Order: sequence, then C-alpha cells, then structure tokens
Amino acid sequence: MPRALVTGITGQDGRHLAELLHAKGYEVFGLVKGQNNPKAESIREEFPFVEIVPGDLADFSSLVSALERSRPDEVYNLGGVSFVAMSFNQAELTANITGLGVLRMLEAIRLVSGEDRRIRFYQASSSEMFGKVRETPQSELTPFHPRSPYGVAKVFGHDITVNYRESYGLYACSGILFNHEGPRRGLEFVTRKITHAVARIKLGLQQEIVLGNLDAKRDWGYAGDYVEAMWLMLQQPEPDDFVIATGETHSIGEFLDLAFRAAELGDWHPYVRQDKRFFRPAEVDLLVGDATKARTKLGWVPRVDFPGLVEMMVRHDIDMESRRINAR
Ligand code: GDR
Repeated sequence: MPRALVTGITGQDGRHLAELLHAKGYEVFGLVKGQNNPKAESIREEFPFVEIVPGDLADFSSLVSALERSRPDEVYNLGGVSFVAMSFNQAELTANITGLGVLRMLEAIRLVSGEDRRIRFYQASSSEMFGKVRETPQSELTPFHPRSPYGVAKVFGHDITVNYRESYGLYACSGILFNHEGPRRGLEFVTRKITHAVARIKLGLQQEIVLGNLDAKRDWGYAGDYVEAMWLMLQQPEPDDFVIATGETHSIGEFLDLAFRAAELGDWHPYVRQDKRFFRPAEVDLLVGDATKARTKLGWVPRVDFPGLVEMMVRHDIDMESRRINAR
C-alpha cells in the first residue's frame, strides 16, 4: 500500500486529495498543527481513514518526526497561509510558513530519505507568482512578478523546490495551479463568498453582498479536477513543473452573472455593494493559464467547466442553507 503525507489536509485541496488518494488505495497521513485543533476533529469525522500526525511547517523537528512516523512514498505540501488578502497584514507569518515552510519540509525529506531519495515531493505553487503578468496566457516559462507577500512567498517555495531537485536529485515537482474552487472553498475567497451570499439572498437571509474589485479576471477551475493533476505529477518517470489551468478567464462580474442566474435572482447589480475594505494594496488584474504541457505530458484535462462550477457551488450553498433553516 503506498503511503502519502499531506500538509494542509484541513483545507479545500487537502480534503479533495485525501479522498482521491484513499480511493487509489493509499494510506493517508495528514499533518495538523496545534493542540486540540478543531479542524483535526472535523477531518477525523469526515475522513476516518486519515491518520492525523501532529506537526507544524514552522517547526523543522516536527516535520522530521512526521516523516519518520508516516514513512511516506509521497509528500504533498499544501499547507500555509493561502488567503492573499491576509498576507498583506501578516507578511512575516506568510513568509515563514508559505515560503520557508517549503524549505523546512524539503530539508527534512533530504535528511530522512538519505541516499535513496525515495520520497517524492509535490509543492503547491500558485498562479499568484505571475502577478503583474509579463505575457498572456501564462505558462511554465513566463517570468514571475508577484504582487503580494503571499505571491512572494510562493515564488520562494517554487524556486527552492526546483533548487532541491537540481542540487540533490530529489523527485520534487511544483504544480503552478491557477484558482480552483468548489463547495469546499473557504467563505473568505471571492467565489464562495458570492455563492454563499447568493444562496442566503435567495432564501431571504441576507440582502446584499459587499465586495472589492469586480474587474479582476481569473482562470477558475474545479478543485476536484486539480488534485488529480497533483497526483499525476508524482507518477511520472522524471520530476517536472506544470501549469494547471482551464485556459479561460472570467471577471468577478461574470461570476456574479452566472451565480445570480443559477439562483434565478435576475440582475445582480442591485444586490452588490463595493467597499474599499476588500480592495488590496496591489492587485493581480488578469490571470489565464496555458496548461498545454500538463495536457500533453500528464494527459490531464479539467472536467468541470466555468458554468458547471458556478452552478455546482450555488446549488450546494442553497442546499446547505436550506438544511440549516429546516434544522432550526
Ligand atoms: P486569489 O483568490 O487572491 O485569486 O487567490 P480570491 O478569491 O481571494 O480573490 C480573487 C479576486 O477577487 C477579488 N475580490 C475579492 N476577493 C475576496 N477574497 N473577497 C472579496 O470581497 C473580493 N472582491 C473582489 C480579489 O481582489 C481578487 O482579485 C486564490 C487563493 O486560493 C490562493 O491561495 C491561490 O494561490 C490562488 O487563488 C491561485
């Protein structure tokens, strides 16, 4: 039975990946930080097959212990500060966990795996590294120009992954994933913020949505499709880096169009208010990925399209909020 250690198991991607690996017959270990972490409890309930391993990306020795305990064939590093807006307020924390955390894990793998370099490593890199984009669409060859402490930390994580591959022969891959969403997305991210609010407006629980910049454009895919690409990257003869994206870009306004249509609410303009609070000090205006390499070399293709994604999320949130009302 292959064994995998996943950091960030309590997040959206961690949950999708835990399911995928379990379905493929893996023993799944999830790194969880803190004492009595309530998120660990929810993982135990939702995924009883996951073995929780205590540890923190800020603590090198805990990573060594986690590797010794789980003895993984594959490590997926999905942990860290993932909310771009928060990284402006907690820049040092973001650098430490999202950036240096990658180095700590790579170093722990190097130490624990010794000469045989058996452990394969996946780094969750991000389209935020492209930031103020130098070309469109963005591919593995596009230069980086990050626009947030988060993006800067991710560039470090990406570069150090490539460096460990080149310096020590580690099987280390960096997946440059564009935005990927779904019903498990946290409520702070714009897509889920919108679909959750749309559901509540539909059910008469809320009157408006307060958002920031509506002009930003993103390449949005479905998280369930994207974790498959992570796994595929670690099954190749040679390690490499891949852009994972749909190749389509849409504005927040277009997302609102589809979300309101899915809930049969009509025009969204009367419901949406903009507030400076949700604008960022520096913005990433446009992202659209070129995933040709992943398609060709990994045989990866996204299955859920943009309208399908928005509808899935709106439906889920209407069901969730309706159940909540009925449970009262
Ligand atoms: P992003 O995701 O920063 O692209 O990073 P997010 O959904 O937070 O923002 C997308 C765009 O929407 C604009 N926006 C708002 N964003 C939020 N969160 N809330 C609002 O009210 C709002 N109004 C407008 C933002 O300014 C931005 O332009 C995500 C994360 O998952 C990262 O971890 C990941 O690396 C990248 O995607 C790929």
